[in-house]
Formats: sequence, C-alpha cells, structure tokens
Amino acid sequence: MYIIFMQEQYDPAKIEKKWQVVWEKKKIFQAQDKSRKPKFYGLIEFPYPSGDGLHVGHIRSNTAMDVITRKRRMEGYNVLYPIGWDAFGLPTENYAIKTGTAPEEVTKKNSNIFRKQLKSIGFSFDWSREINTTDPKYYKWTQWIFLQFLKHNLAYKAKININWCPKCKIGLANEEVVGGNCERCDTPVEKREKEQWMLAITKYAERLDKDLDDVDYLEKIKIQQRNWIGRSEGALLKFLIHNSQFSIEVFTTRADTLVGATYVVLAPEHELVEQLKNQIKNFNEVDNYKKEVKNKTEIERTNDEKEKTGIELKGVKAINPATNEEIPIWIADYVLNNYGTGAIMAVPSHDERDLAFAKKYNLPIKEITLDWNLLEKFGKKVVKFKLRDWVFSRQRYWGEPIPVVHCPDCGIVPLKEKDLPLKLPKVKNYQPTDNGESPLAAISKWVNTKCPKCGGKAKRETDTMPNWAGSSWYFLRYIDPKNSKKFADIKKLKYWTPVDWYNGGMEHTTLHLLYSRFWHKFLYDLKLVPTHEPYKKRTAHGMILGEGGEKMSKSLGNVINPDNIVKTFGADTLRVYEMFMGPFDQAIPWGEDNIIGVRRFLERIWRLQLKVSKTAKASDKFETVLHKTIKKVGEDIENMSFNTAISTMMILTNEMEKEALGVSKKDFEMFLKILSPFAPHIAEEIWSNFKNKSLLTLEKWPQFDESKIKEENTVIVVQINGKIRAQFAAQAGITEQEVKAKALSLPEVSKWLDGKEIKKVIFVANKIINFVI
Ligand code: ANZ
Ligand code: ZN
Repeated sequence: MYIIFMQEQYDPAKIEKKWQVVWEKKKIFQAQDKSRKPKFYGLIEFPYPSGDGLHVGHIRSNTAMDVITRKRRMEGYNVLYPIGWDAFGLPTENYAIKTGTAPEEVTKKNSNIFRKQLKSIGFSFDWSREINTTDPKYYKWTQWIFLQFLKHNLAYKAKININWCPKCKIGLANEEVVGGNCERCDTPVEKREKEQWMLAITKYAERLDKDLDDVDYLEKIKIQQRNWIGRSEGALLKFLIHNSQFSIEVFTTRADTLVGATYVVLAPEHELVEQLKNQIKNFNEVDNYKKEVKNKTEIERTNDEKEKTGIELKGVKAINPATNEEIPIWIADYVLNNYGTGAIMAVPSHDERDLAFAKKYNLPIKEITLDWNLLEKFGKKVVKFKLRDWVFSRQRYWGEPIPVVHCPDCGIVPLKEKDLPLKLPKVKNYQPTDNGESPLAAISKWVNTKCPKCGGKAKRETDTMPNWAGSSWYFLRYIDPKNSKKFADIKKLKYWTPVDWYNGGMEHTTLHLLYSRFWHKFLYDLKLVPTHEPYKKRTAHGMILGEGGEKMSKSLGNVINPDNIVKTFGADTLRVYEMFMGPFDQAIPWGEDNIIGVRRFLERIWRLQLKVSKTAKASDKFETVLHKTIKKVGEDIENMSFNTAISTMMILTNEMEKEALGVSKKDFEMFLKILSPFAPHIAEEIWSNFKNKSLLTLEKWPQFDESKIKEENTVIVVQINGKIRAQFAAQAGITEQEVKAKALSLPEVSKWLDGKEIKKVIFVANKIINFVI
C-alpha cells in the first residue's frame, strides 16, 4: 500500500479552489502565439452577462468544450479556449430604464458575477484574453468593420417595412419574430415603415450556400442554413399584358408547366398594380384589399394552413406565351413581393396552393403534358434566394453607435477611422422615444456635430447596431485582444484561424452563425483574414430543461442556480453530471437524484486511492476493461458522446473495486488521466496524493494497448452469392471498407470473383461480407 496524504473524506470545497489557484498561477491555460506545437482553437458562444447569473445550460456547452480542449492539451496541442462577454442587449437596457443605473455599470457587475461563477467550475479558459463587446476598445473595431461595409456599398439605408414590437419599441429582424410575436416579450408584431440601415448579406448568398460543402458542420446545421438561404434554380418567364406597354415577369421553378398556367398572380405590393391603375376597373376594391394585406405578417401569408385570399384586377389580362391565350391577373396574399419577381404564373393542375386558390375563386384548371423544351424556348434561367438583407439598425441606446453623420450638403458621411471609437454618450434617460427614435436622438450635444467632409453643421446617426454585431467577429479578436492598431494582427490570424471546433446552440444557426460567416467572408475578400470560412467544425448541444421537462424560466420558478450545486456537491460533480445527464445533442430535463449518483461515483473514486498498491496484480479481465475504457473514452470525447464515456468509466470503477489484489499505480494513473478532462479537480488532487510533482492537467493523454483488447477478435465469413468461400480473423469493430479490402485480397476469394463485376456488397458488422456478382 502507498502511503498517501489524503483527506479521510472527499471534500470538493477543500480541493477545487486550491487547484484553480494553482492552474491560474502557473498560467497553464494561456495560449501561446508562438509555439512549435500544433494549434487547436476551441470556441463556445460567449455569454450575455445577464442579471440572472450563469445558467446550467451555459455549463453544459462550456464543459463539453472544456473536456475537448483539456484532452487536446494532453495530446500536445497549443490550445486557445477563450471567453468574453457579449454584453450589448435589451435586458441590460431595460434594467437601466427601470432603475436608472448606467448599462455599463450593470454590465460590469453582471460580468463580475459570471466570471466568478465560471472560475468556480474550473474551466480551462485563457482569461488573459477576456473581451467585452461593450468596451469602446472592442467596439471601435466593430464600427471600423461597419465602415468597410459602407465603403464597399454593402451597408446602405433603405425605407422598409420592418417588424415593429410596440412593447419593446424596437424593430425586429425576421429571425426575431417567432410565430408572429416578438421573440423577447411575445407581443404581436406590427408592420412599420422605417428608414433602416441594411447589410447586403444577400450578395454573399451563393457563397454562404456553396461553401457549406467545405466545412464540417452537423448535417442538421447545414440543412437549416441551406433552407434559410433558400437557393432556388428556376426561370424568368415574361407574360405580356394585353393592350399595354407593360409585361409581367414571373419566377418559376417549373417552366415545364407553362401551358397549364391559367392565371397570373402579383403580390399586392407589386409596382404594376399602381402602373395599371387607369386600366383596372375595380381599383377601389383592389386598394382596400391591399390595405387588408398590409397588416398580415409574412408568416401568416405563407402559412399553408391559412386560407389564401385575393382579388382579380378587372380590365386587364395577361397573355400566356406558350398558348397565346388571355388569362386573368390577380393579386393575392400568398405571393410575396420580395421573393423572385413578386409575381407568379399559377398552375392549378400542378401546384396545390394554386389549385386551392383556383377552386375557391372558380379559376380554370387545365390538365397538360409537361414539356421542359418550354424552358429553352421562353426561359431565362436564374437563381433566386430566400435570404433577405440584414436589418442592421436599432432605435435603442445600448448598442454600438453607427459611425456616420448626416450632412445637409454631403449626405451620409462616414467618420474618419482615426476618430473611432465613437463612444456612447452618457444619458439620463434610456427610454426610447415614442416616435421610435433612439434615446440618443434626444441628446442634442451629441447629435449636433460637424461634417467630417465639409466641416459644416451635421447630425450624427442616432441608430445603433443590433446585438448581433459584436458577435459577428469576436472569435477574431480573441486572437489578438489588445491590439490597438488593428482588429487583429494578420500573422496571429494566420496561426490561429480557422476556429477548429465551435460548439453552440441550434437557435443560432440562421442568426449568429450565418452572420459571422458573412462578416468573415467579407473580411477575407479584403484580405484581412486568411481563410474563407471562420469555423472548421460546428456542433450543437441540446437544451437543459426544468425537472418536469418544460423550459427553464424564471416565471416557472424552475431555474437551477449552479452556485448551489457547486456548494452542495462540488464543481466536479456538476461537470460530470452535465456530461452524463443524456446524449449531448438532445434536450434533457434536470434531475437532482442523478446528481447525487454522480457525486457517489466521485466518492468511490476517492476511496479507490486506498486500493492502489505496490503488490497489485491486475487480472486479465481488468486489464482488458481498462484499455478498452481508455480507447472508448478517447473516441467518445471526439464524438461528443460524453455520457457513454462516463458510463464506461463507471464500469471501470466497478472493476477496480472488484480487483482482489489491488490496483497498480500505473493503471490507476491511466484512469486518472482520462477522468481529468471531466473531473479535473479530484483527478489532480489524487494525482498529487501519489507524490507526483507534475500537474496531471499537463500529462500526456494515455495510449491504450492494442494487445490488451485483442480478446475482442471475431471471425468474418466471406460469401460470394451467399456461398461461403473464405473466412478470416479480425478485430471487432472493423469497418466495412477494411473488411472489403481484406476479403478481396484473399486468393480463394479473388479466384471466384475473377474479372466479374460486383453488383452489390452486403455487410453484417463483425460477421459476414457477401459479394453479389
Ligand atoms: C409555377 C409552378 C408550378 C410553381 C408548379 C411551382 C410548382 P421555390 O422552390 O421556393 O423557389 N413563387 C415564385 N415567386 C413567388 C413569390 N414571390 N411568392 C410566392 N410564390 C412564389 O419556389 C418557386 C415557386 O414558388 C415558383 O414556381 C412559383 O410557383 C412560386 F407546379 O411557378 B412555381
Ligand atoms: Zn458635409
């Protein structure tokens, strides 16, 4: 038996803080900008420091990437695992409105709380690179990038119908409207026409779609992004209007159905409706219908379940170019003005929506034979996207000021880059004005300024950027967080980009993830970043739900405070529990009972120290289990199958308890190494109890011994057309490819196959391969 200096009982309160201090003092989690080691950049979505403190959901994602980055360090990588605060946003502003506290003070207070909480859980963040999007030294560069967009005509102002939340008094992006309601406060969203800053993300639509081929994202993430971008190949077909100089251009993906087009539908907002005013006999009715539609959201209008409405434009007819027949022209809610050309040909015999509409309004339905030659004859092939330009302004205080002025003589004039950052002024009242202007508009001292171009009187832009701005490039700032000359040094960017592995929430797939890809591509085009994609790999976690399976929320009173868990059970228990609670990509309810189970598991490991002995003699079975565990835990971490990694370690723990002749130090230490990414404090403590001078956190990741797991051998039977022709021994788990290669190399197989074409391969894992010829 080793003489070890261990406490009687497992007491995380005594050991966790201790090791956190040691790790921090030795700066072992600081990434090196110059290193001979290969680099690994692991990223999690930086939190919004809300007044509620850290959520157990944050911990799930952070722990997962912590496990991965801790393993990478042990594998010899120079690891960057950074953290910061995405701190602009409405809750802070609303709190400021309510209490009169300055938002930067609220942010400071909240991020202090978050930092303390995160540190108490032992995450291996490089705290020396902490960033904060609301720090003028940071948003200087957000503003600078905005000016580059402006310079390249990718930022522009447009009068658009925006989604307006009357309660938050804020314009919302389409993505922030959920089921017709404000994502934040659930108030029904209204339409309002307003001048807004826009970013031309649609100019990048093609590349944002196509380049998904080059990245390793979960398939469901790629699918969601592709659907959101909505690339559609089709044709533009022209329908002349009888007795008119005007014609209607429609976008269709089914030019082959042209003969069956029995009417044409325009979006109610289509400009032709005004242009044809004098010919339209029922213009009053048409105008009333237009007003009716105005109040409908895009979601209502495109909802398949909702009955479609419309009205005929009486007095005008379109001509079907394939049949030369005169067909009616309608306007209807189901045709959107901002997709395709804002006009469609309706083919009731082939399109269900058109069919329902034709039946409702007694429009002709014509059975036809399909003919793709029509495409060549009339068609101009085009590609259309569902993606819209990004509404990039908010009429709120707590965001990055948009660094331009309005000059009566020069128009919109950007600030000089040397005058950045344009800081937010101090205000007394954070309430947005009732006419929908930002509170900044009320500060005349700030608003009234000089034109950077002509020196004349000018007014500052009072809109601020949306809360997605700062997060669109933050992963670049981590690489060089203190640079005052550039947003990041190109040499450092060359070393660290792309991010090797980014884990985050599915709710960000069509927002942050797409936005940041767009910004990155733009910076790439300016040769300011070295890669055309920011993230090599993207995975996603499932949400943590309340004990009853509902969403955790303050109003339901089911929010778990991680501080209490750390206090009662320890940080290691919390970490292991969150990794063990269920498959990482799935939503899982919180369960207090299971936390106790995890705590017991760690206590058993603690007691096992006493079983480590010099005279230990491992049984063969134990050796096999140990090495299989090392292999599986390593693989499971790579697949984010953390729960099975932990259950495998639990089985190993059972086996260690059963070992009659003790456990050798070497074997036990191998176990500590694979435990360490999950439960780093207890693992480090036990490691030091064995009088190791080094830090376990910096030890090498253990290699499993192939020969020790060999008992898992199996015999593969090779069949040709169902007849057994050969067999060979192989290791269980051998892949189809490997089996196929090995089988084809056997002479008794190639003899039968000789020159014949293999029509089909049937593979039964670990058992049979059957070639059908
Ligand atoms: C005739 C037709 C026949 C169509 C048929 C479809 C099926 P995606 O794939 O989503 O791009 N469309 C075009 N512009 C529209 C708009 N502004 N508002 C509503 N619908 C619009 O769909 C393209 C199809 O959606 C187009 O092809 C058009 O209907 C409709 F058997 O044209 B199709
Ligand atoms: Zn001017």
